[in-house]
Amino acid sequence: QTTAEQSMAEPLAEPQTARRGVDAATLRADILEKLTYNVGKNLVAANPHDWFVATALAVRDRILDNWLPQTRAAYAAHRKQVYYLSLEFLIGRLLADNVSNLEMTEAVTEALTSLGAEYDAVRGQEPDAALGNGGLGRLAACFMESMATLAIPAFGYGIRYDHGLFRQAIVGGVQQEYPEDWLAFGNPWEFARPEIAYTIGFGGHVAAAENADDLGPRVWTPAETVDAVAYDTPVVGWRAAQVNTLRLWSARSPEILRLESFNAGDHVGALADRVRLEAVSKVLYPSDETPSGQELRLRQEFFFASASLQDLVKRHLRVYDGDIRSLPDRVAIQLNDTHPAISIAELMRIMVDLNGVPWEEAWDLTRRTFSYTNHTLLPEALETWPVPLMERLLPRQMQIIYMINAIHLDEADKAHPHDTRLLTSISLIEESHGRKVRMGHLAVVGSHHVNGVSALHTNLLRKTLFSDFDMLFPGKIVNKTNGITFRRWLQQCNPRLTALLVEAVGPEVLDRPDVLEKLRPLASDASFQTRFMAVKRANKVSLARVIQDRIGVRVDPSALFDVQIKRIHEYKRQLLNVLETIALYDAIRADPMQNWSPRVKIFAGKAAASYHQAKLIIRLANDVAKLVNNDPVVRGRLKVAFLPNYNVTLAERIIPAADLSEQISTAGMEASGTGNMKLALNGALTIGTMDGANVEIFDRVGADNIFIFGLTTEDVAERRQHGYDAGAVIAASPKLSQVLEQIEGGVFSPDDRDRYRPITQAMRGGDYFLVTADFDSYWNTQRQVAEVWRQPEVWAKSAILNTANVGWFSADRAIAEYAKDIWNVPVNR
Ligand code: B1H
Repeated sequence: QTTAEQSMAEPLAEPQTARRGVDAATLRADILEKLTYNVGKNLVAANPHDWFVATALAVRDRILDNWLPQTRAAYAAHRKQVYYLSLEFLIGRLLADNVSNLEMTEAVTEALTSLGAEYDAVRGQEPDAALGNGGLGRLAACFMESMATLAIPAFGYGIRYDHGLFRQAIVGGVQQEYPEDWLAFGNPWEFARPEIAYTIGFGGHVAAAENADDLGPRVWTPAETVDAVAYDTPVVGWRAAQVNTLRLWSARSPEILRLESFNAGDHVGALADRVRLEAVSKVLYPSDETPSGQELRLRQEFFFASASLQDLVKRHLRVYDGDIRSLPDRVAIQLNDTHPAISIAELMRIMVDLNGVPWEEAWDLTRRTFSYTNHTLLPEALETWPVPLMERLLPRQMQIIYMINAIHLDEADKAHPHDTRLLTSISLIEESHGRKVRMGHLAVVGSHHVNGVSALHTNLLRKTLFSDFDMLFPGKIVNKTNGITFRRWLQQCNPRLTALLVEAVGPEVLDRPDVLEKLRPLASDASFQTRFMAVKRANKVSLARVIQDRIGVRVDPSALFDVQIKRIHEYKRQLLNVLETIALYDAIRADPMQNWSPRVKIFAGKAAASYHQAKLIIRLANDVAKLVNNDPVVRGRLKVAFLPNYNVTLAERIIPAADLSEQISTAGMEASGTGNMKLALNGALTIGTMDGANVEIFDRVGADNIFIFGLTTEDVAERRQHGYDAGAVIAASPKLSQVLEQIEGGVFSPDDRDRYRPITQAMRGGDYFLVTADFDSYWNTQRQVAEVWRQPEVWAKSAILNTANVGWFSADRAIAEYAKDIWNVPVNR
């Protein structure tokens, strides 16, 4: 037991009241002290990064004042703990988040100014913590902030990757990946806890005690071990409601080096094992929606699952006098997708093998502790692990999975005799193409609740992917539509709009997003419209500067800013947007004297390094940009800007400046989306399909304030079932035919006509993502967008009504629902 942990467990009376705010003079002195004694610089030598570190450390002290007492108090009061297990936390920068949640923005600004530094410049020094790929990782970060805001005692558990998501550069229109190095200059927010370390085993063999039965304990002797070391980052809630912990694990080899090899003169070889073992926390898998089949990925999953469970069980046993049976009453574990699903087998091992709990009881406790969020239906994203790999790497966990499966299938067979189809469908083992463990099935069977991330996605889960489970366990699958933290995605990223909203509806809006509804009557108020659009305009001027600086493209801030920002994926259909861009280019060239209202098409997003089709779409967007942006006939009325290296910080720049939000996935394929919520909140109108949370945005903003087009989920299923004839659809659309012929004719790749063959072939072939099917509908809807844009009052009214009506998409609402319906923990709101 470590001192740090011990002190946390000590029952302490009351938490000291949250200390927030501080006067600028005190803060100035603190920053100066940090600069001198922690950074080791003086006023003359300090560079902006030094100021960042000094400021972060001064702010951190205030966080600590709350953090340790609150954590202790939660244990002392025996409050139920939530553990959010996620392989991704896409946090971004933390300085402004922490400063603002501590209500210190003015004091920090003033203190830094008095020291000759500038807050914005200092903030700009912080690297993004990019420990995630996209929406799933960002959701985990938003949820951590909301749990602290709602004063739910919670830990996030994940991996402290040395290298986060790759940095994207666009060279000659082509995506290039560079390693990301967020820790190169240290991380002032984290606390290394080298004394909090757990041993994680891999491989080896399993032995049974004499006359042990099938369900009895086993002794696992791993072939090799690596230590998981804790790094803690405090997570500050709004108005310092509570400070929680994000605990990320880093791998450390148990031996410094092989002493025998070293002494035998093999100095390098003595280090080789160490490097191999520590590789487990080196790098984030950049494979959004398509898990890699690599052994290293499975090692990552088990590494962080086992470390987190050992940690939370140890804490539980300490606080509750060794009573493991109270675990489900005191602990809720949320699995963020199946990436941590191996936890279910690992908790069984901890209970049965290490704590002597009988199997049936352990299984009951386990199922009452876990819940699982599903984030996708895409077949290629459903994790399965080859049985031989599992048997080799995690032999005891594989035995446990077999046993869980045997009992699970027995029970189903009893309830539904002679139904082999059912048993094949719900088995944890896929037997068809090489035996594989279905991690989604393990997660469903081992959880008390399974949730989808939008209403539509949840219904599809019930009707398709998990229909047999829905029949077996009615009520287990529930909907928890995603949400976003308004602190980051409104208050921090859009201070101009926040100030206007506070003035218009009162400061309660900062605590209660439903107050945004008071804006509704103002939507038709001419002077409010003017002010709302002036804010948008100012944000667009700022973004125009970013675009000019980063890619040298000059854009007109009075143009319609049409934005598609997200991972590049065929199902998200950036291609549809690019095709429409080409068609618009053709239309302008065909009729250059028409009064075209200027539009800027803004794209940003990364493609997985091995996803060739997605990378080719990036290249096409850039090739189109090159031609369109330099065509004198266009006269700037259409510009295309592909901004490289999309990340949380760039999103914070683009979202406040967007007029139009592109949410155009093939219906049924985007589980929820969260960018759609951020953009609507900041007053962008959505053009989108009836997919994911778009449906719920439609319900709330109303048909007049959103542009819906395209096939529905049912239409898509129908087309796919009855064989979709892309050729006929293309032939029937002169615009689409022309666009495809131009791409094929090398208009955008004169040096290499065949460059886009894989793209045009995919469309002329099966067109699985139904780009061609939705093209005309999308084109026509974009013309309606242009029509509304020509009527500034109509547009402004809709923009305001978007902001007014999306308060429900707050992560606080989402977390309050999880707390009530899944975790059974009280919420302080
Ligand atoms: C989402 C993923 C995902 N769904 C596998 N699934 C990954 C799957 O590295 N992997 O192996 C990584 C990520 N990500 C997204 O989750 C959905 O596509 C969005 O629609 C949703 O809004 C988001 C949060 O729920």
